[in-house]
Amino acid sequence: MRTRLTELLNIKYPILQGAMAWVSEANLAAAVSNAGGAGIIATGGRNLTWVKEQIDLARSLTDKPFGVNVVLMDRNKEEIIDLLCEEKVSFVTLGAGNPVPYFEKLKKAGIKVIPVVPSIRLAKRVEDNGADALIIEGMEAGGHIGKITTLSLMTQVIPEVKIPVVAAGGFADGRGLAAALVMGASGIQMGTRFYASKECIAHINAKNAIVNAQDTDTVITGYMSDHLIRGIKNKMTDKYIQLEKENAPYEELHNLRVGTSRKAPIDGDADWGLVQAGQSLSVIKSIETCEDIINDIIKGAREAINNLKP
Ligand code: TUI
Repeated sequence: MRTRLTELLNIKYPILQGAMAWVSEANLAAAVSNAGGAGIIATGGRNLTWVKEQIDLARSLTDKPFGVNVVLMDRNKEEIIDLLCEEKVSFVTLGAGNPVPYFEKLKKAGIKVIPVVPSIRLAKRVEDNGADALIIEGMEAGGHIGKITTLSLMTQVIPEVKIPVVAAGGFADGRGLAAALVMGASGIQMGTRFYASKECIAHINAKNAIVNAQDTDTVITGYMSDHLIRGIKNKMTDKYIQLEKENAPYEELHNLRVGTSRKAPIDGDADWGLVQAGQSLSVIKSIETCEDIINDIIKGAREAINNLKP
């Protein structure tokens, strides 16, 4: 399936694997790339040594292109970006902040730059500054989110830019890919469905929380601090939301949330950790290989397009 995204990244299918903190490492990224999509290593919360090891490991597991994501809220973002320039990874996605200051360095190193943008304004700004493509991530996504839905972003951003647009947030099946392509996107980014894959190193308890969850099972925490994070409702989110309603002091909220993005996927505590997941959960029915997931999405997208009955 050829699109402007597959041409840009030299991949077979227009599917990126979302960067998920503590979940998206070399094994997952390589599995997605080997299956014809593009895997992404998530550097959020990680140190330089880990990032270098993961790039080396991914390169030993695949000869296909893969990317690396940088969370612009992280304190060590500058040194990670310098490392990525030395390593000359295929592409870099940048989220959770203003990516423009890092474009020059990355582009000089020959790296394709794909920022995540939450609005038309930032989409135009990254295009004007030389982004190769952009990702619009709607609030259906898991993890740190903006305030606009994927459909509204696709409706409003795609006509305003010329560079390829990747739609993210709420994609979990082939009909979603078809819908994004019909809207004028050049591909999709999908996180949660790959979280529940065989190759993903996350703890089985976190994967099972995804497989067992339904449409209404995620909640957003962080309305008070304006750092919205979506994850699967559990004991921690119940307590957090209760404290938010009671106007609890920042310190108390912070103490409850700190470390939770690791606690679920690494320690396997799906009650008091946070399984950061998007809203399209009911179609994720079992733990499959990345190859089966990608083949299912491509088959489903082709069927959806061929069977259109307007
Ligand atoms: O980055 C994400 N999602 C994430 S990062 C992450 S790691 C983390 N864990 C716990 C707490 C905080 C972070 C978990 N999930 N998605 C990409 C994304 N980027 N979503 C929204 C944005 C965004 C927001 C504002 C991008 C740019 C932006 O620009 C603001 C500006 O400076 O204009």
